Amino acid sequence: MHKPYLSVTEDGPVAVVTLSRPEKRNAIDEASVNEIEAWFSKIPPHIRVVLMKAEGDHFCAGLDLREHHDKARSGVEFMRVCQGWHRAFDRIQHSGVPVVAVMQGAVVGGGLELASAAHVRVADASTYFALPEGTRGIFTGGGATVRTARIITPGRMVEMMLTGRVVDVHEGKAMGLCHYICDEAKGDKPAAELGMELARKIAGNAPLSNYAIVTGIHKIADMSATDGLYTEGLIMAMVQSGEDVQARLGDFVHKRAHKVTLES
Ligand code: 1HE
Repeated sequence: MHKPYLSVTEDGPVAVVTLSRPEKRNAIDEASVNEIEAWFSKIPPHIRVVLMKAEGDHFCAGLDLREHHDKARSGVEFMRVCQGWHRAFDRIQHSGVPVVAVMQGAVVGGGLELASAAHVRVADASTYFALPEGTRGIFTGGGATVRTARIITPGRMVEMMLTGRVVDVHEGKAMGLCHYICDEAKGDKPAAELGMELARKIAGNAPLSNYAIVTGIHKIADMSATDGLYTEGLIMAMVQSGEDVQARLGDFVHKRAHKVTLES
């Protein structure tokens, strides 16, 4: 029997999804990717945000290289495996539920592809990023050419893949691979704590706004400017029909809402 790859708990509206294969540095085999696809395809309706984290010292070491080696897959077999990764990570990115990733240690290869599908990425000081596929004789197959390249630019991805070099957390943040760094040695709160704080904050947004943010922006990036602007207008019309919109606007009008300041 395959030990479950994901362990899931709930904290109010936040589902905490933990990669639970630390003995293999959370490497992803076929069963794991199927589990990811299945869970993110059926997020319970009361869940407003997912916090994705990982057990052990490393977020995710990517493709299970042992399984790949032992199965000696043909090109077509590996293409099918990659299509499974694409389906699974598409569910993460496009399910309509915001996903906050909390990372530590290695976020490499398919691990970086997994993190790239999340919407908000929090890293601790030990986090590092790499795309070592070139050094392993393979290529990316979990969506990096689309998602990671968009985050860091295609040119930077080419360089990272050609050299296989390790990008530390500070360079990674400058590239957009993480949005926050929690350095506990410098007095920052633990990354998991900040991740949960952000998840709860996001859960407090209007649900339709969150849905539009995580589904609309990336889709519009695939469109022409004309189509994108038209779609933006339609999304705005749909979102502003949400039931709590008037109440939220009223809170501002009646000076009950927070102001947007550097301190807020
Ligand atoms: C693994 C994997 C894995 C660890 N597949 N088993 N990814 C990589 O090229 C990264 C490969 N892994 C590493 O470089 C290192 O394992 C780490 C830096 C992440 C961690 O090092 P360390 O010293 O903490 O652990 P370790 O001793 O290397 O590994 C512990 C165990 O995890 C060991 O198994 P054991 O049975 O000997 O105990 C490792 O074999 C196992 N392990 N990483 C399988 N990746 C859709 S295409 C995506 C393409 C890619 O992702 S390519 C990038 C692959």
